[in-house]
Amino acid sequence: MTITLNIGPHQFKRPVIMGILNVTPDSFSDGGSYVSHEQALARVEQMLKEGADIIDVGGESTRPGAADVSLTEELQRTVGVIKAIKQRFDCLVSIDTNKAQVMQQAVEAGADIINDVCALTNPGALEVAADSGVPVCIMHMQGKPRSMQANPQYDNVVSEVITYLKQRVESCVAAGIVESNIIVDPGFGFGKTLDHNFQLLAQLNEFKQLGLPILAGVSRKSMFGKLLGKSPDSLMAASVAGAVLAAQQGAHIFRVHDVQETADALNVYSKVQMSK
Ligand code: 9MG
Repeated sequence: MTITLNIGPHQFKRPVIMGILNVTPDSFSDGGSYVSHEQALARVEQMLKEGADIIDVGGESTRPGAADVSLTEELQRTVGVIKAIKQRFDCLVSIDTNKAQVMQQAVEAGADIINDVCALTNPGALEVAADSGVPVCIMHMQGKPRSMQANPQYDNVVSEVITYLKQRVESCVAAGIVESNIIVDPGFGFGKTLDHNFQLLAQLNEFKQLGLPILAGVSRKSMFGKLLGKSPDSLMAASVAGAVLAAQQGAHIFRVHDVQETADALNVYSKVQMSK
């Protein structure tokens, strides 16, 4: 089944690249170096030139053990940056947050998509997302970011994650979110061991049964770091390989740090698919 991804007036029939813009001082991937607006805008410009379709703005790190960020701090980090991006560039922006108030103010500032690693389970999130009318990405996580890697357990990680996402889709629809505005995400690295993550990647095609666009976020994840014994900033090749494998398994959106390299690889992948 081919899925066309609709985001506002934009229609995508090819792999969609979501470039990561962390505006956090504790981000593991960029050391928080994009906190000033000018630096953030320069990074956005570069990612757009390299082939990003969406810029994912996040003000709270979701890496295991990361400290919580207050609402005020998260709003300060994200809302102004989103306004500045939307003023300067004609591009899609997603807000990476699990707080209802951040979702609301980010959408008011121009964000086109809500990306919630907590799948809209926090107070008010479902209602704000439904009222906003923008597409939402709902992700599976076992536990909470601070403790999720302590001892994740599943009988069957693939079927349990699919069941969870089905239930969250039902809750979203019951709250008034139209199904065509829902993107699903297995949540690589969120409450999963190395084996769980690789089982999910190997069987990502099972998620097609949900009938919704699939987002894969494998970029610089510890599943590759642990496998290869490398630090996050040495995982570009592994991450690109992961993106291509996810594309082969039916993923539509790729949340990545290395935009140019992923775009090149996915362009090769698409050409091969079209040549069949
Ligand atoms: C914010 N964030 C970090 N990792 C992510 C992933 O794998 N998926 C989504 N949707 N968001 C993520």
